[in-house]
Amino acid sequence: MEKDYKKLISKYLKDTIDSTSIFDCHTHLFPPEHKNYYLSGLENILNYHYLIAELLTIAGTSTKEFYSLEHSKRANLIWDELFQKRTPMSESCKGVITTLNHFNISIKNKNYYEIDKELKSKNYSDKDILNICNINSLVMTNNPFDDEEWSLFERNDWDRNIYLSSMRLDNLLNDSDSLIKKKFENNQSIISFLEKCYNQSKPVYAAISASTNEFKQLLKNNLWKEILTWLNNKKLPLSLMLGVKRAINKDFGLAGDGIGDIDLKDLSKLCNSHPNNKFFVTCLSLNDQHELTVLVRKHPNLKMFGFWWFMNQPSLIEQMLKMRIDMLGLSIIPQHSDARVTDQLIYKWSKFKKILHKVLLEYYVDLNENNYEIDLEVIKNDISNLLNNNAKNFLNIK
Ligand code: HDL
Ligand code: ZN
Repeated sequence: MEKDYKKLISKYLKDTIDSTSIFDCHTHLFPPEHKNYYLSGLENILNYHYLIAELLTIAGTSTKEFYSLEHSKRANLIWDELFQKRTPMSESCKGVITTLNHFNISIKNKNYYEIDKELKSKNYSDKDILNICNINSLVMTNNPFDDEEWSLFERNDWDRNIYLSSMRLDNLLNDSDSLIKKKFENNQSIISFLEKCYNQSKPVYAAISASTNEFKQLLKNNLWKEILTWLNNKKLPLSLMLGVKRAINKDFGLAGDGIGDIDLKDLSKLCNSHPNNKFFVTCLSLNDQHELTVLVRKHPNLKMFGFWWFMNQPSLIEQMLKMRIDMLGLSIIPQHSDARVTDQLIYKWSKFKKILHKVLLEYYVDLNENNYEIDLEVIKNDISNLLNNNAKNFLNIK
């Protein structure tokens, strides 16, 4: 009985995961209409800063040499060094192979330019990629202090039901951006600016990424006390991406960020001191995952999401996903893509779905072995909650 049951549940679970519509709650993607910001194709896939970091630390290429190359030559160099001269075994390298495989592109005896041309000939759109991944909508990362990037909200020729917006407020966090603050006479004018941006973009959350000191500053800083009040009035959750240390290698550009520790006692204090604000949190360090999971059990206004950046590795996801289910059941928001290039959605989500299937199957079979009858409809509902409803409900997205 067990073996047949496991086979039945396994197939049904896989089909359900593959057919469930996904809400991707944190990305760096933009609609194709935002021409300077829409990224797709092999040149952009290979210029992903995860791969740049691997090139600069494994292949001995100097940052000066690399960043002096034009974009397509950088892609060619990355292809040569990480995919031709070496076996592409890292998660980011495997992601490229998975993407090319999805489009049935064989890389045998082909150079970067030939593969790039073949992928271009597939001529897929963002909507094709979203359909392949079954993604119904995603949240962009929108910076109100970057005028050119924010100009997206001056136009209406893109799909606001698919590309939802956020308000990224890192510029209001660290002192290094006092230039930004100098543009405003006082805190109230900053709040009025945020109000104006809110009305333009209708964000689903405000967001910051923070290191230890920046987060400690937030807790003491008058401006942030006023922002938290404003967020509460707008019923707008604050996404906190904690434990990043920017530019630990200044020469690496976007590839130079690393892990800074965070004191999650500060997060608990924030949840207690602002019970009417909602906090949508992810931590960068493996060291913080257990404590964050326990905090989610203590604060109704706190939700954790995804496997962020250096946490987004199969070896870590499987173990941490089990821990989160063990402590939080299926109330979790298990993943986001953090994709920067639209094509990356394919590998980031296909990899996660495989792990989700493997982990959940174990839990369903275990329940069944304890005579808890699993109704197949229940599985459908569970997966829809995990991949869509849990995040949308917390963020008040209809
Ligand atoms: O701060 C963030 O939102 C991070 O996700 C960074 O953008 C980081 O560079 C990244 O792309 N991680 O996946
Ligand atoms: Zn991100």
